[in-house]
Amino acid sequence: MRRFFSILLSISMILGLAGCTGAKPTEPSENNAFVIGFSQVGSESDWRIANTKSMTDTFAFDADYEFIMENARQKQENQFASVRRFILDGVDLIIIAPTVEEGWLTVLTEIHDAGIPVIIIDRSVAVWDDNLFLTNIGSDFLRQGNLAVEWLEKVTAQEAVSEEEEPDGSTPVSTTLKILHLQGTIGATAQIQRTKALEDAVATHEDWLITSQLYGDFTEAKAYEVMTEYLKENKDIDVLYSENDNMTFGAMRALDEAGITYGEGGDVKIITFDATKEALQYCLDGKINLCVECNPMFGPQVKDLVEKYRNGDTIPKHVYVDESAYTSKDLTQEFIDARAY
Ligand code: GZL
Repeated sequence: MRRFFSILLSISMILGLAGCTGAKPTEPSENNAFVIGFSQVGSESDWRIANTKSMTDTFAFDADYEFIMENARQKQENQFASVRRFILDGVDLIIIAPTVEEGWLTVLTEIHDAGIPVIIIDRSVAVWDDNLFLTNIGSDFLRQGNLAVEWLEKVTAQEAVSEEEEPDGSTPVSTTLKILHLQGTIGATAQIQRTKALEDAVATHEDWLITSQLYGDFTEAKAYEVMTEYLKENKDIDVLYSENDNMTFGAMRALDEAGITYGEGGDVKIITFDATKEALQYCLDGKINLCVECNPMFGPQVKDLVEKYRNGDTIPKHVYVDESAYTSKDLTQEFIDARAY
């Protein structure tokens, strides 16, 4: 049922945006609106749909702006095509949510040469010259990963203490913590940094082992597919470190079908990123152990940066959004019900 609503939501978002994406200003906007061309990654996850909603709610219904959003369907080449159309259309500003970090120098140089300012949102671009964009607003993904591994260190240390002595007085043999790693789109800043945090932590814990790194592309379907395949041969997992909620939902379905329990008191601890409403509900219900927040609702902050640019104010090169991490102890039903995404 959830999937039906998320598809419905994405269709309504696309239809609702038709008015914003169809308008191609071949000449200056009739009402002298400030024209923004926005290249969005895709609609691969609940996080992305919430981010699109935050951006469209902020700009598309403000008469001072003409907002043209194009969905790249997670393909960088589609973003290049959109950006080149925006340049030809003579938009006033371009916003890019980059699919991956690499490969942006040429098209950012083209935008720069056309005299159009660029704001990078969400993930980052790997260019040495940060004059090619006004600012990069998004999450501190490495901090998100570090919040996750710090939580894992704490709970495993607590468990080690509680298992200090076997009933016969012997000390238990230290066991290896087997971590299954579900990765998002390879090359996206969110994947690079969340992976770095885990790999750095494993390098400092001799009893931690990444049993496998599966590619889930930040989607539920791909994660379900790769988890189902993996679980055919491997069932001995202590932790699932999943780089976004939608992959976690796919993995949970595969774990259910393999008869493996998870969450509080389960065989597998689940760590997930995004902290969407649905994941927080699973966390409150004890099915997910840790939700690390990745806040998509920064449309208003982006507008504030655009207004600062239009007023000639200085803009910081990097702006981070506020985020936290939640276990069931941190959550109430009221808190979850009040969440915007
Ligand atoms: C994070 C964003 C990631 C989310 C995923 O800022 O780039 O992309 O974590 C989304 O849900 O697909």
